[in-house]
Amino acid sequence: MNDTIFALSSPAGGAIAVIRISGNEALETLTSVFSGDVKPRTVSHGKLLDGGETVDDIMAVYIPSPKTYTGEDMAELYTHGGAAVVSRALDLLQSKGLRPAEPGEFTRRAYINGKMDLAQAEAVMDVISASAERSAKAAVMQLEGSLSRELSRIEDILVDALSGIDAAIDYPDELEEDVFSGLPAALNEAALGISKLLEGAKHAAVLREGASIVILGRPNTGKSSLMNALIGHSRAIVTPVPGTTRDIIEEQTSFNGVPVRIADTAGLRETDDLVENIGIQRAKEAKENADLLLLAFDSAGEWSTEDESLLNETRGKERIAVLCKSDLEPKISENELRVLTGLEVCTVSSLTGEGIEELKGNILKKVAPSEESPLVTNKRHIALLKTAHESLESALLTNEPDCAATDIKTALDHIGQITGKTVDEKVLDRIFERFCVGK
Ligand SMILES: Nc1nc2c(ncn2[C@@H]2O[C@H](COP(=O)(O)OP(=O)(O)OP(=O)(O)O)[C@@H](O)[C@H]2O)c(=O)[nH]1
Ligand SMILES: [Mg+2]
Repeated sequence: MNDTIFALSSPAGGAIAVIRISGNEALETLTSVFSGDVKPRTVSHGKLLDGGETVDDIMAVYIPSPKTYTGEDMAELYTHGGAAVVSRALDLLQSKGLRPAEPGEFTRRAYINGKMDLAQAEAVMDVISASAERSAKAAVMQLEGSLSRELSRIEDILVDALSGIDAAIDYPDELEEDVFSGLPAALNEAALGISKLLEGAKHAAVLREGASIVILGRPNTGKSSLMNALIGHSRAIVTPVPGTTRDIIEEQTSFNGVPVRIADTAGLRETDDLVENIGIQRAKEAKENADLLLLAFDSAGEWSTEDESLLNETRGKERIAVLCKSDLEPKISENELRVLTGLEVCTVSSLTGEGIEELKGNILKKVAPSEESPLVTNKRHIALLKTAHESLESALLTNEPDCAATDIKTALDHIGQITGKTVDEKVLDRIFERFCVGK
């Protein structure tokens, strides 16, 4: 791990390329290829030299350890971005005996040198790949250590509990207090902390993948118009003919920085039309994986048995009833629909835009996480937290101190695999493989 590594850290094709170097040889290498002044933490201008030949006119900086990203000596070169120049600069560094970095190797060194824990290191990757604003915010919170802090609070509770049990087992006669009486409260507190993180994880998946929202309803209720109004442009075909939409039409957008995927579907009805029937079948399948269903009802139409069966078939799913076409003379009021469906009702007109912003707000309340709590966005973390939670539940059920201690140790071990305290090399390899080279 002590060799000095280098990589192109900026994406290809920019005006300026950033080449990073990390390791003991950083200073020596920089002075051997750069004609400018090399003062710690000072960017200076000079030539990139290959023997006597100028490769490029560049800026460069040397940053001594330990206050660097990796915790090692680092240098950065800012060359022009052309592919030929960058490739010569990289060849030059390799010819000086440096090694091209593996994906994520800079961050791995940061982790190994104690600059960040594993949860933070993994957040670096999520910050790089986050597409929507809220997803980036969640990853930055994790990078700043909000998840690590909550986990270390839970670890403290468990370590205390465990040491109490161990003492009681080893020296049963010497303890004055009864360590077991406080145990359920401590375990419950830790389990609650974990279940809150898991609850947030459900929402966090939305930030990573986008909330999946499916619009369902009878033909002609205004589903395609609603989709177009929500995404802000005319994506789905709208006509007065019932049965216009025959396939699923999906579009990505974001509401207030939260990524969402909205699907418009074929109107649900009995029909002999082969194509339409396939569309209706697809609509029914789409609802199974949705985070939220928008049930579209036509305010200018009568309540029907099809509406009734739509309600029955979507029972148990997260739903909002949308009363469409509010600009027309209503045959059914918002209140009546609320009573008929037992759901929260939003009244909208896709034609005038009335109620659309309110509907977006209500959608977000259902699918988006709150801003404050740390968010677990990573699937590996979620799986580990689930196992930790199960172990604590099992510890709460047992009357045997030995069994409780084993369960608590299992929980601690799994939490430690998130913060990196108990993680093994193979897992580390897998985590850092996901990174891009240069980070
Ligand atoms: N006045 C008014 N008309 C609307 C509104 N929304 C939809 N319509 C009309 O209602 C008809 C059906 O609209 P669509 O959006 O195609 O309805 P749909 O539910 O997608 O219909 P299918 O694809 O056939 O299931 C069209 O003539 C629209 O112009 C609205 O808010 N106000
Ligand atoms: Mg349609």
